[in-house]
Amino acid sequence: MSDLGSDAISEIERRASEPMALHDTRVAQPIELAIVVPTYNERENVPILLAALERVLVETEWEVMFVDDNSPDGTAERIRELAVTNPRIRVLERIGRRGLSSATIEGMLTTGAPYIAVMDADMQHDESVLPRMLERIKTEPLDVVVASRNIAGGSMGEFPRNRVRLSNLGSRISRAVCHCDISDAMSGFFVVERTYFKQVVPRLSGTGFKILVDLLASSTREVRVAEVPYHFRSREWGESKLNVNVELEYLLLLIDKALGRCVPPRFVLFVLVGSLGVLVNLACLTLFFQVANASFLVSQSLATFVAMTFNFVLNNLATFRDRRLRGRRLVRGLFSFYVACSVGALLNVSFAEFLHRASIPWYVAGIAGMAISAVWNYGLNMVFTWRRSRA
Ligand SMILES: Nc1nc2c(ncn2[C@@H]2O[C@H](COP(=O)(O)OP(=O)(O)O)[C@@H](O)[C@H]2O)c(=O)[nH]1
Ligand SMILES: [Mg+2]
Repeated sequence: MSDLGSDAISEIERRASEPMALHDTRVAQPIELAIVVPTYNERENVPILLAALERVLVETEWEVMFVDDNSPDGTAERIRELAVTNPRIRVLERIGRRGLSSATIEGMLTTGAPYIAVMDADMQHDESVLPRMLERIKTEPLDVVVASRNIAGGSMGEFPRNRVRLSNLGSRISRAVCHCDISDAMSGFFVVERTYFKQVVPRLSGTGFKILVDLLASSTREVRVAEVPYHFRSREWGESKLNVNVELEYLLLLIDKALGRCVPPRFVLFVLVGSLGVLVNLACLTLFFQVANASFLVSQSLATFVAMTFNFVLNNLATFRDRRLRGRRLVRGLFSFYVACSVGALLNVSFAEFLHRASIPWYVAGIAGMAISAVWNYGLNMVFTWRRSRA
């Protein structure tokens, strides 16, 4: 943790309860740096971060934009209380939405400052490197300056081993899609020039947690990047929100970047799950028909039923993880999935049969039938089974 005294934090909190001076005689300077901070349950960390920023950014005109996804611990309300008496502070609260990347992008869109920094609220990012990052992006021809843990002078600190390995693997993979050579593409701490951000923003995916990879991979030209080392700190307050979905979200971001946005990554995942379902179907058919000696009709019906249930569970966990069904809605969803997929199967068979009769080769007819039912199943289940909740 930084050497921030508790005095600085209480000063931030004291000012929040005081009325502002009515006649401030200072001439307002244009804001040079905006710091975008995504937050989810970071109530305790907000005043600590603000005090830290005030301490290191004495020579800069700056503002901070928190983007909070309606944290249950009341983070947004806490920020609003502090913002009333401090015009540097703003908060954008999103209701019924989650997502680190999308929160960050929306925060970045709120500012007119020429340089935009992105950092976490949990004090794991060392704010004292901010002035150095700003200096470099201002004085050198650069689009992005990344605070890196993987170059001399930086480190992962006490980050858990498995997360370090994952981060390194992710960085290596990212080189295939990023238009630059960078050692820590998994970093969530960087400064970007607003003109560069504006160029790439229409192509951003906004999927997952790896906003830097998204920003770099969305460029149509080589990105001018520099890295500044820092030591990643441990979290003192609150807990990490990243879970097993990190890998999945990252995979989806890569799919999105690689397929040039022709196909929605969610659909790719749906088809992958469906393909696994075919294997499950075959395995069950073998078991029931060959091993248990049931009739073909019974075996295939049971196998289809198992495969559909398997697909539902996997889609609920992965493909529609952001709309995951639980409790009673899970049961309702399962039935809706059975119905949608049964109609899909009928469509598949009748369309393939129609093509086959029209002298189309059997395998082309078969693939076309499957393609039609995949699109049907995806669309219908998205609208009825995993419909967007209003909450
Ligand atoms: N707005 C928003 N912020 C998030 C979300 N998930 C994480 N964050 C914030 O993003 C930052 C990084 O998250 P963290 O859990 O510390 O990730 P870790 O450091 O990789 O373990 C923190 O400031 C979190 O509060 C989210 O879904 N929405
Ligand atoms: Mg963190």
